[in-house]
Amino acid sequence: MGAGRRGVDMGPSALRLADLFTKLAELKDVSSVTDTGNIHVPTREEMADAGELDDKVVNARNHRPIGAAVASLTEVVEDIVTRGSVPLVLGGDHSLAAGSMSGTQRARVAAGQAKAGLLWIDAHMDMNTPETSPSGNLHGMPLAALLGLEVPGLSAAVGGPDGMFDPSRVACVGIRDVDPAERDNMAKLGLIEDHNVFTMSSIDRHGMANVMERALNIIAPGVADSFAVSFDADSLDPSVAPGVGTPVPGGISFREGHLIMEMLARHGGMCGLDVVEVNPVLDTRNATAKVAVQMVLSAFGQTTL
Ligand code: Z70
Ligand code: MN
Ligand code: MN
Repeated sequence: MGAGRRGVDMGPSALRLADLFTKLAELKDVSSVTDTGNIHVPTREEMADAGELDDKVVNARNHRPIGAAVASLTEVVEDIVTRGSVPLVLGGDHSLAAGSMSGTQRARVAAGQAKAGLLWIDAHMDMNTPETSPSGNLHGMPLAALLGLEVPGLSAAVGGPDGMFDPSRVACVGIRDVDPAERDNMAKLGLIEDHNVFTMSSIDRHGMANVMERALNIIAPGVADSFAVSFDADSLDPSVAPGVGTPVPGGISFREGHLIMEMLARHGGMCGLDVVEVNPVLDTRNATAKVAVQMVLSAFGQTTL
């Protein structure tokens, strides 16, 4: 309901069908894996029947049903992190990151741990607010909410400062589609191109290894620091990942994607991971889910030798 096109609700099924959980369980670096099942998200039809659709109220389509689903995700993730596990959250559209990332952060704060940094891997910045959004789609707004800008539905799920991230500990990688007014939000929050916002142009000029070294220094400046990762499948080039709602040419290659994940695994500080925007309706032979599974395995430590 946060995206412009339907089908990402089937993303988790596509990832399960691509053997995500059995392959993760086989990985030597992962001791135990539990699929805790789906979070209930009401369908548009159910919400319409209940009179809960609110499209025309503000420029934030479906913010009431999304807000309910994202708030329950925050609770589930907070519980998982509190129990000492690493949450792997499968989407679904990217609005869910307001819940997954804030749940991880809130659990850390409640346990007296240092706040986590955040790596946003995406073609988009997802830093719109209803005031700046050209679409009204909430999947273009979760990072704004996580950094403290007001977004209907999402800000309530983030739930105040304990669920938020410090902009100085956020890095974005793969960026190539930012809306004009979205740049104002980015500037307002103090995010800077080539410092913590790495566009495809940055990656072309400096190479992915250099960009990721710099990104890791932002999200985890201290040796013991942790970071959460929100991976939007549309960060990858459409030739690699065609099954996404908004394919943008000129994206991250198969090898660059693996390098990102391998560098994250080698660092060792990852405390949460989202995989979002996989849309099997638009895919070819589940290719996007399969490549996403390979990315997840690399992030959890799979190597060639
Ligand atoms: C645009 C908007 C977006 C994902 C598209 C697009 C946002 N900036 N995010 N696909 N994952 O409508 O806000
Ligand atoms: Mn996104
Ligand atoms: Mn995106």
